[in-house]
Amino acid sequence: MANLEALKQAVIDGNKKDAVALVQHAVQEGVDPERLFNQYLIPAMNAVGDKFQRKEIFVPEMMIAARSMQACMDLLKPLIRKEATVSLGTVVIGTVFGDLHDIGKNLVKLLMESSGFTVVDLGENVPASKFVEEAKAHNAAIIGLSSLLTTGDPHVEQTVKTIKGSELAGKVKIICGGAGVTKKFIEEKCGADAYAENAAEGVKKIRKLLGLG
Ligand code: B12
Repeated sequence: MANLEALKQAVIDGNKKDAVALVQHAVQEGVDPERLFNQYLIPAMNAVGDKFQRKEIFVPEMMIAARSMQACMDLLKPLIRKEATVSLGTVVIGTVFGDLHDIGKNLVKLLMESSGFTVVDLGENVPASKFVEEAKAHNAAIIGLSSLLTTGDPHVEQTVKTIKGSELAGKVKIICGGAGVTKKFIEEKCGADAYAENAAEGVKKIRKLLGLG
């Protein structure tokens, strides 16, 4: 039997070698890769965040845990990605300016791709103007903003304002997510079209925004 609690603990402890071996073992035993993400890997990163907040660990430990998480994600990625024959639309995604967190964004990208969207990933620390340029260049239907820092709120707001004030206004919808933002802030204050709490909700909301049911 795959030891999934041990997998969670290995990520929390930043024990990359064990985490990767446990993921490999779980996959061989037939555990659903999406279940591994949602029930073990993401809760592990949340536990890491809680420990950081309680000052039980500091940035280096958080970084080591994140690398273990990333290694597990790299392993699971090819198993989750189902090649779509027809694209449902193009999504340009990135983490807002000043913010270097990318694990959540990468997960959202992965799920969107496996749900049939073409995704252009701009990486982290993305200036507002870059979102506009790339969305134009790729004729995107959706722009996805990720923000993990509460200090990123002005950047989220500025990015939404820049997009809505550009020639993309009315042509592209904006969806935001990440631990730094709330539904209330996104939908009521900063004027984006949707907020999603997680990757799965993000895909659902994008489908809705594009009228795909
Ligand atoms: C890993 C991590 C890091 C890693 C990042 C590595 C990487 N490559 O991403 C490192 C160590 C580098 C790091 C650095 C810092 N971090 Co940090 N970090 C975290 C941690 C522990 C986990 C984040 C994570 O990956 N979660 C797992 C993913 C899967 O979840 P997620 O990102 O939330 O994404 C999901 C949803 O939010 C949503 N989503 C996310 N984006 C989007 C986008 C769209 C379009 C959609 C639809 C959905 C969506 O879907 C995702 C999947 O379901 C969090 C704590 C936490 N619980 O969030 C702190 C946290 C975000 N960090 C924090 C801080 C303070 C920092 C630093 C400032 C620390 C420092 N003093 O230097 C720096 C910031 C550097 C910078 N300029 O960005 C704070 C932020 C506090 C705040 N109120 O702003 C947190 C909350 C920790 C804490 N509890 O205090 N960090």
